[in-house]
Amino acid sequence: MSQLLAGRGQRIAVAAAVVAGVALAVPAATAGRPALPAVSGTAAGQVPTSPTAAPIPATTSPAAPDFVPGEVLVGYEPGASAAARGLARGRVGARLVEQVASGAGKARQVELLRLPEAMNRGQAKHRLAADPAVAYVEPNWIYREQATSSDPYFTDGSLWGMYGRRSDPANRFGSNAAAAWAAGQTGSARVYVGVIDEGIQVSHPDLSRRVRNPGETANGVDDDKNGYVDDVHGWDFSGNDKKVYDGGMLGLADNHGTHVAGTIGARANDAGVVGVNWNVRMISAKFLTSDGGKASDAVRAIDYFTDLKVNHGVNVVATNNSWGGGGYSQALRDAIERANRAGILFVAAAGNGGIDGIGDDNDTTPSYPAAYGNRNVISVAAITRTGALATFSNYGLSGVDIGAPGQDIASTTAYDSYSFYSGTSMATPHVAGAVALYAAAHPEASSAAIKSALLDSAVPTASLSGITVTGGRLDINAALTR
Ligand SMILES: [Ca+2]
Ligand SMILES: [Ca+2]
Ligand SMILES: [Ca+2]
Ligand SMILES: [Ca+2]
Repeated sequence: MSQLLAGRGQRIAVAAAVVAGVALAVPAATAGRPALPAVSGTAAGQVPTSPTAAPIPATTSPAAPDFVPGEVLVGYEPGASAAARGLARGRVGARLVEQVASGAGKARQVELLRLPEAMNRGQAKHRLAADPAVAYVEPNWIYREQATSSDPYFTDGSLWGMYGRRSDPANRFGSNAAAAWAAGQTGSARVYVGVIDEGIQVSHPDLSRRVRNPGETANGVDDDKNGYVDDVHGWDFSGNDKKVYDGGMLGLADNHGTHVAGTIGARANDAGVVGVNWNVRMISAKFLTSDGGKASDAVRAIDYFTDLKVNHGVNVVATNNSWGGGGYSQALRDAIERANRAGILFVAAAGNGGIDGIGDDNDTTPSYPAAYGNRNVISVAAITRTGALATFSNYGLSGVDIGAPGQDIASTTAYDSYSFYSGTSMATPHVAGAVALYAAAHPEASSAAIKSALLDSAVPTASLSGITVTGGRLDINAALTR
């Protein structure tokens, strides 16, 4: 996102495994990432999803690894006692870093462990997995944002992703949100979307009062008793603090999350951009940093929203997940399933794959979390303003559900700015926004009904035919009138 200031016109399709910090550090004209090292420790035949990026100049720094070295996520058998878990850790001298999932009821307890430096880590994993109390051991994968940045300008009338065939301005390949607005559907403050991403500039003029946990006030007390003190705007799971907006140099810490939020719900205030929802509430669960985001933090972020909905009465209808990469994680899949049972849709970027910047088939080269089969997952490909599949966008006849605008998308970025980004990251919040708009219009609709309405109303689109589940693109107005 240094391209923000570089002022170059080049747009780069970013691979799923982009190291944000690297991408941000190079000028637009030379942006790219080194190939990631192969993922070790995966079972034979398992495809590590470590898509790589375009050739890069020698000036870039090395890519971060695909997983956190020396850390493993351990899922225990349901009911495994504290003593049994301690025994398992003790067998390999592993240290408990944090409890990732609580294992309430019949669920599995999940722990993040650090393996001892001295030990052969492959052996340690093997021994852990052999423990009768242990259900699985997996790497603590690192996931990446799915966007690219391009030019730092904002131009009036460029929000093609919101247009429809008959809107003014018109673009039939837009999401047709404009027609829904014209019909009086502009969203509701009673509908919440969880943004699992970087943080959000909650004070951005186009986002002010849009990001809010309703049960919390800034008073040093955990008012809603969810275990997080003063999570007024959400929680920073990467920094373990209440401050979801850190900004950083050039906004690099939170541009991507702020961009996603603007597409879901930037204000209709005659300034800047406008989101799919003129009115909506968002809550930020920050877990992506310039080094990517860890699976362990992603699990906690997902469970944060599930808990807010189940135990604290917050009407979370969806989470937006514009990130991916890493590999298959049982812990992550189980967290998504807990969200599913809570009626929270999990809208996920199909991923920007390809060593040459060209999208991959998720059915053969899965990009997670989009590729999980949970019923609440909606996997989103990116299309261009002329209806083509964006060159960087992944696809998949069984694994990618629908296309949405994802190239040259204007939205909010840090420090009160606006930027055009491209990526399946940008397509995803059009769909998450559509979920919220639908939920505002149909407050009683189940998550399954919302998903069906969005997918069943997809407009047949040549570029998506035969390579996505619906073969079509998002039409928000069509969905809302179903
Ligand atoms: Ca709280
Ligand atoms: Ca408080
Ligand atoms: Ca923070
Ligand atoms: Ca606005």
